[in-house]
Amino acid sequence: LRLEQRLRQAVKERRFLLHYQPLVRMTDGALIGFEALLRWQDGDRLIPPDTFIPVAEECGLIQEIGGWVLQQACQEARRWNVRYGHPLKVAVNVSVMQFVEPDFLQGIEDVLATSRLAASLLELEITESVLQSLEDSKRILKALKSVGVSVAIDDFGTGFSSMAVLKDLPVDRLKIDRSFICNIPELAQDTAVCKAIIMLAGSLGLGITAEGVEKAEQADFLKENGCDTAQGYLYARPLDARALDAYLAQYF
Ligand code: G
Ligand code: G
Ligand code: MN
Ligand code: NA
Repeated sequence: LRLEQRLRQAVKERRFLLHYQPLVRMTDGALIGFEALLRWQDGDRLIPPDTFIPVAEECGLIQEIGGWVLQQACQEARRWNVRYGHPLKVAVNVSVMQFVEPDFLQGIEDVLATSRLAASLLELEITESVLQSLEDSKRILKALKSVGVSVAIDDFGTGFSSMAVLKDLPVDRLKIDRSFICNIPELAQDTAVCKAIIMLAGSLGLGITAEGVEKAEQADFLKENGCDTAQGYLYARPLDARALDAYLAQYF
């Protein structure tokens, strides 16, 4: 069967699940929340999002899948927060095609209402590509801010957002793409790029998350240079439901 047909069937049968990767505060190593990462459960295989998100976007399935992800992630986050009595945020990836849908905002408000998750604990991750329809994006970002949801620019540095655009956008955080992290501190160019992004975020008053941190030397470098949050195999892999419960139980 073609990927598209199989994906349609999967949407009908809700054959998806989320893994959660810990987000860690660099100053003291505290757990501050999780990024939700989508997987497609296809028989006994777990298909990663890179393989099917582009297809979902092309064939109009991304809204339904994205809506499920948001609902599921907020519900889960609410469950951790009630259970452990500690404010843990959840970061959810949102595709551009979801973001510019006319009812996107209403969908966010509905999900917050039904899950009863505090808006301040939801962070949406969008890519630089949303900045192409700049006027729409600005309006949506302002509305999200008024709802109290925060927004991070994911994979930062790989797209082409200009400084001029960035300075006017009501976003809260930049996430440095993994490709810039993996060769620091050995590779001088990547080290320079990471420093520059951290400085940029700092001077614009934005938070900064490093993704794909695998080695202690990377963490040390990032921390020394003022990066506030990290995520990567050094701390934990994305966790399935069972591993997540074990992780939380052990952490608290
Ligand atoms: O978990 P993994 O490393 O395989 O994720 C690969 C990419 O897929 C990441 O860039 C991530 O941003 C994206 N991704 C993960 N989950 C979702 C999701 O729920 N929605 C969208 N649109 N992208 C996702
Ligand atoms: O949203 P984004 O595209 O950035 O998704 C993060 C992706 O990076 C996820 O697919 C996750 O599985 C992956 N990832 C998370 N931490 C690490 C890491 O330390 N090393 C590598 N190679 N991949 C990671
Ligand atoms: Mn992400
Ligand atoms: Na990323």
